Amino acid sequence: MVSDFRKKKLLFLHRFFDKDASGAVEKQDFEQAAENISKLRGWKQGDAKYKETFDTLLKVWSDLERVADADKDGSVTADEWIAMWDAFAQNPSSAHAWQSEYCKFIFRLQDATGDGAIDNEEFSTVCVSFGRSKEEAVSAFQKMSKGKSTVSWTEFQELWREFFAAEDPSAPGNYIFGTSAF
Ligand SMILES: [Ca+2]
Ligand SMILES: [Ca+2]
Repeated sequence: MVSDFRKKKLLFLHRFFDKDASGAVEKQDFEQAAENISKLRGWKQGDAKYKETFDTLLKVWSDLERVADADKDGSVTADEWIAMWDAFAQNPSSAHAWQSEYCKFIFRLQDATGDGAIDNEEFSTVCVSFGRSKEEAVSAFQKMSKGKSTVSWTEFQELWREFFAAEDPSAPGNYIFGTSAF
């Protein structure tokens, strides 16, 4: 079973994905996210980056749908989402492709300068575009970076794993989505 603390984090992430606040995660949420990201970065329809962003997010959605949408109705409810993570907790070696795809995507999105590390400015810009407050994001970055000015790709992958696994409310990985509101 997923503990109450981890369930809170997972439900936060479910709401984070549910861009249109319909109560479930669907394909249109990923399209909306791709649209928001393109707007943030100034990519227009026809740009290579615009297409890459849509392609990547729709790939993440189709992998997620395959493993989480138990009743195959095209939407991943909070119950289906938690059930997927329950199964994952029982067999952690079964990490799904969408998780590593999405981890890589989020890191590359935040790493605006492409130097293989993210700083507080890059991190909080993306968090704000996803609806977090700037202040909250800046403080979240300080906690996840343990006071350092940047987070490398290797460190980010470890923080990512920690978000899903940690039972400790003060674990740095809890902050990677720009909040500590669990
Ligand atoms: Ca939705
Ligand atoms: Ca469903």
